[in-house]
Amino acid sequence: MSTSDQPAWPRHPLDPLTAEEFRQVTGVLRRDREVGPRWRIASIELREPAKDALVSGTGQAPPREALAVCWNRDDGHAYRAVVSLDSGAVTAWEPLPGQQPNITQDEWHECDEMLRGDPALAAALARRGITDSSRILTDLWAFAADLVPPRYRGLRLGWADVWYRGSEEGNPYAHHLSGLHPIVDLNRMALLEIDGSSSHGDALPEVMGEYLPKLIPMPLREVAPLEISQPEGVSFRLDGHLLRWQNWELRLGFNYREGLVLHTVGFNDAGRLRPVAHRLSFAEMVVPYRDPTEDHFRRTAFDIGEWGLGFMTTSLERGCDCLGEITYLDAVVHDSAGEPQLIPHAICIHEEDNGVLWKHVDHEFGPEVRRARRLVLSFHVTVANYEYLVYWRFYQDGNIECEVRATGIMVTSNFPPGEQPPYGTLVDNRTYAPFHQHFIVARLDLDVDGRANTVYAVESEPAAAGPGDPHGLGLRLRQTPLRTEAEGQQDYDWATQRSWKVVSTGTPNSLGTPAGYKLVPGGSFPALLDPSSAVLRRARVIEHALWVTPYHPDERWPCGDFPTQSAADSGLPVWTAQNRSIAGTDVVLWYVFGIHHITRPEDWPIMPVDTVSFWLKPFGFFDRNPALDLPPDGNSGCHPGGDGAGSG
Ligand SMILES: [Cu+2]
Repeated sequence: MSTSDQPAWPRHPLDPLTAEEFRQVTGVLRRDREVGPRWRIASIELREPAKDALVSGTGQAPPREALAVCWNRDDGHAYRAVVSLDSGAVTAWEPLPGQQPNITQDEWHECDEMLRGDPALAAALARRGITDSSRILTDLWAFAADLVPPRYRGLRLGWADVWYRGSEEGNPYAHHLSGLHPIVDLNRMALLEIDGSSSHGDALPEVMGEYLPKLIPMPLREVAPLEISQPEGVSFRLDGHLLRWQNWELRLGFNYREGLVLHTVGFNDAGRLRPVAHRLSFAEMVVPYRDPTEDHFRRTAFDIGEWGLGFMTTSLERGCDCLGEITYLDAVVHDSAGEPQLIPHAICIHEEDNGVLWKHVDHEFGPEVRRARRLVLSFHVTVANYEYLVYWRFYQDGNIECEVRATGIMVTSNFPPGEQPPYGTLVDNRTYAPFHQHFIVARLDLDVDGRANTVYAVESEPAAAGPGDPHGLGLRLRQTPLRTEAEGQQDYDWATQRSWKVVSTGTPNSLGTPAGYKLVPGGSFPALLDPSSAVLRRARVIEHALWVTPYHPDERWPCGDFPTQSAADSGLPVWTAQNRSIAGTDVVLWYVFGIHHITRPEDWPIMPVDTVSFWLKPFGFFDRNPALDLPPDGNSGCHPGGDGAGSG
């Protein structure tokens, strides 16, 4: 996968679809499949070429194709199409009986507009003393199949919260109108009923739910300016979607569902570009609220499968979201009419100083220090009240860190005077934030030094005291190869410090040990759900921290292609029931991590970031510390060889 060997295609086959290509797909569907104004286009994305087609020996570009999912609102029938962008034709048209495609942003906005103009909701609000509909925000959620009332079976159904803004510019999510949930037929975009009418017999509680400087009841503190300057520019290079930095080389992709995708990640090791990963992305995010009361029992979000991280990606701003010398990439998604929509500055690329990378103070000659620098690729997603900030960080010593920060505004609701909430934390007057969990499934298609890889569970165990170890000090590693998909279902184990090592079955390193990368788990927590739970049936993936499957191009979505209104998980549990071999083959790791959000008063009214991460660390991939060749920093006294011993 050396870049010099890449055929000189005008566009790389992994480059995301352009605005023009979105228009072409929509035009072809309208012309050839009579996709008319009553249809919605749920998704259009690049149909990525098969792995083999990317390593083209002929210089021939693989076919350029798009995948589209659309449905007819009149009969509810959905279809999946393959559209050839080379020939401008629909080459496959697959009916999807009984499936609900992802909810579109257009439905969210149209539903809010419809509800705010609906007389039945206006009457319900008036009974609570609210007459100004401009202060109202409704927030649409998708259903689980099992929670759809029998009288509405077969409909594309949504339910909504109703929120009240305390002042014109006040926090829209500060005042929950608890016990008030419109149920909506999304295809007719009509209010079916309003569920629950209890307003706890009392006015909205007085709360301080604001975060704008002009609305908070305290003066702003003083902070001195902090500026980052790189007078000679950055040390990365971006050509189209190809990014090179400090021996790393990768391609950036983007789609409606995963948002940022990292393709063909490799490390240039003394002139040899060695593959590490074929593709890295987030494939699902499951957020169950763990509160069975009437306001929250339906509240489970599949933020990737139901809504799409790409659709919800927001533009980034210099000096606020990213500091320093920034390069931005725009992204293009589309609306439900199939028209392209530009997200300017969707992805931020920049370098950060990260403290010390390595150091030793020689007692005679003084210190030798190298500073660490990292390349950060980030994008931010706003999911109604919540934000997810995603950071992929590449380090000079071969490490890759994946960090997620959750911020924004928690879902809260109020409760009757004299009670206490059993399933959440009190955060303000008669106001609580329900406990919930954010399970993120990272899809890690690793190709460590090639495709033939084996995953090992690596555990530490104390050696039993014996003749060779009379002091009972020995610590041994137990390395267990995972040979089948059943063995690939792994849980986190604090007692053995379990981690997972992905090793190449090819050429070992110069020490004679296998070249590998280790998945260092972080942010792992158990589902803590009853086996009968509908959430578990729809998202079996959260039962384990890790799943390993043999690569299959169609296996992309761990909770199924269409989790919207799903009854059962048709992804990982179905594929892995085949119990295929995962030894010495092209493996995909599905790592489940996230935030077990036991809500705090400090998370209100806006939440300081909650941060979780996991790492991919080279383990025997290199023969020694791969960052020995870093130069000392400028004119500091941190290396005696240059500036004389022991200064500073
Ligand atoms: Cu949370």
